[in-house]
Amino acid sequence: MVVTESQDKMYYPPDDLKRDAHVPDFNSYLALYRKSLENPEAFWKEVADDFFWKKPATGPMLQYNFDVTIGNIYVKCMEGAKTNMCYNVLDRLVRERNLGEKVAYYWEGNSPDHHMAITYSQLLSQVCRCANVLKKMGVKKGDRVSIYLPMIPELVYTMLACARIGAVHSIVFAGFSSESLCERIMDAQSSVLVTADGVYRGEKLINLKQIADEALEKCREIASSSVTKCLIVKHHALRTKSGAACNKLQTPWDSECDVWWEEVMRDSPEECEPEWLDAEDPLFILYTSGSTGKPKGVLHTVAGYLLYTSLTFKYVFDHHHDDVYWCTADIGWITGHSYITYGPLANGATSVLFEGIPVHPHVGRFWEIIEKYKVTKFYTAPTAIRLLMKYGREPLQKYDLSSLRILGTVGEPINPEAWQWYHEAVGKGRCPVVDTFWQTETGGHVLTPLPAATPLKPGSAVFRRPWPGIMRTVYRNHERFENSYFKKFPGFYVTGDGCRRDKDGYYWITGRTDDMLNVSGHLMSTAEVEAALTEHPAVAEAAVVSRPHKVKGECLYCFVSLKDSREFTHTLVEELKRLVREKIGPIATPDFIQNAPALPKTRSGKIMRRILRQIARNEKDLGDLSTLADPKVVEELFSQRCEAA
Ligand code: 6R9
Repeated sequence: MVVTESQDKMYYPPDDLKRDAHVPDFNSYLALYRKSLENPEAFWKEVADDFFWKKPATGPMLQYNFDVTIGNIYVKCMEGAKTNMCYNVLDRLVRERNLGEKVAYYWEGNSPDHHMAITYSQLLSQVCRCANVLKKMGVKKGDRVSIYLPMIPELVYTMLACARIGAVHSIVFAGFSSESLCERIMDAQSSVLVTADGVYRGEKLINLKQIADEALEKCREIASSSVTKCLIVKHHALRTKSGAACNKLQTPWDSECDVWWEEVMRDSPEECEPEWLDAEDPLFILYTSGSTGKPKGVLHTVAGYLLYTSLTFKYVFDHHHDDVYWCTADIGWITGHSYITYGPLANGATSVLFEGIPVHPHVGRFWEIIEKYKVTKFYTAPTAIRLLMKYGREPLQKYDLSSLRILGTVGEPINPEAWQWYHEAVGKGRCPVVDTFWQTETGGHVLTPLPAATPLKPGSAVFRRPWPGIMRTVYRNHERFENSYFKKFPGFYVTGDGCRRDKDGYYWITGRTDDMLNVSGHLMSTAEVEAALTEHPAVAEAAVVSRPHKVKGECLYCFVSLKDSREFTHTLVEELKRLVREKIGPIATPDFIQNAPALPKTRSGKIMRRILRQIARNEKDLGDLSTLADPKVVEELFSQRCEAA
């Protein structure tokens, strides 16, 4: 990131926020930080004391080895303890804290006409009923359940039901293709798939059940499918208004395997004894892109993840009982797991659960929702901020945003211009912006300011470092876990991101240092997209790089070399875009596809991505080209580069 003067301007926490903050100033933060380093045992024990343990720990709060030269990498938290995540985030609050009547979620549908409030006791009874349904389907402790649902209450019910019975949920973002879903079901070897008939995303109707069926069909083609039952929520048919404007969906049905959610939930009992799990039993798997192209099943475990998400939620958003918190992420990503479901519920928070998109039915939807629920803490992604910035301040002026107290961002570096707009136009200069850096692997925030304690610089994040919430392994591939994160610098966990430390000790994330791309806050690997492109019969070779994009942060710029006698046409470009969409999902759709009669390679045959990146960005000063096998290639690529999408 280029340092500009504005980045050195400091923004100080407002006094009214400091008054009742959990961490009211920088010295209190330092004291906490030191305690977490000098006496992690006492620090984490205090956090654990808030929760329910069926059996206390026999081992220390944290045990680990981060050094591959010494032995296997492992992390263990509270060995010997027995607990249950679902009990801690629901029963404990309803029974011990008397929060049964408190709203856990305000669900807001894609259309503003669809909404409902769900209290903690209602949530508990739905979760128990779902847990009993899963049990009846044969799901047992340790079994995997794949969940392919939009942002509807049933998504939360299902994940917590899994947590209650000790099943391991594997949520697949409902924008992923059937191919991606199949790959994740196969890797997790799930026995049940939970999905919905269909969903509107903005104006677009998506037939989820059909995609789910295609995925299961693909699984069966490759091997015998592990999935024996598919549970389907009637969402589109029940919660979307019928009428001329609303399309009817054909829901394919396999009576051997398919079960309607509504039918089995109706008679399912509301009592379900939680399964008491070991602290280190798995809680969930969530797939994230790996630089080799095959997604990694990041595994998180019960106790450490509970402690870490609850603590970071409380401090980073300075949570108070009367807050209304809204994180706009999808639960299909880690941000939703940690900061829509587990972290907020562990704190007894009231959250907004939003199904829709920022620009439907109008570009002021986010601001309308903030006004409607009097949202106090708002957490979104730089890509959404940049998108909404395009419409200026006018849509904001129609709504009362005075309830807001803290703003947060996550997913990618935020450019100072977007940071300032967020701070001024949305927060009216009154709300600190917490820029939270973290990853699927870290489970929760690892580098972030605290809203009342840290003077802010737009675009950076401040370092904190405790950590029971780190991933434990790559599911069924511990070696890949060790190689990906611990090989490069023995003794350290490596995130894969570059970072610069300034004279005041602020850390500036500069983006990925590996072959990963960040499009609208979604991480993907170049290898994954290249593999999709080369499946086309006309393509001999493909190389994908990133190019800066005003809204998405980065977008995909693809170079394709065609097989002899194949012609580069507009139709081919469209076919290739469609192919990537089908293989991975719409988020991976390339913005640019350029014909590359040849690719710049080193003498040893390695594609020089640095040069391709510079061509994509029209940077003429290419530096040292001495390792290039054939320098003429570069000129030719420059002459054919795509200016506009
Ligand atoms: C939570 C999440 C992780 C990657 C990470 C980094 C990028 C996330 C960021 C950020 C700069 C921030 N990233 N937050 N970069 N500033 N505040 O996004 O997890 O999907 O696993 O992505 O996202 O590159 O390594 P995940």
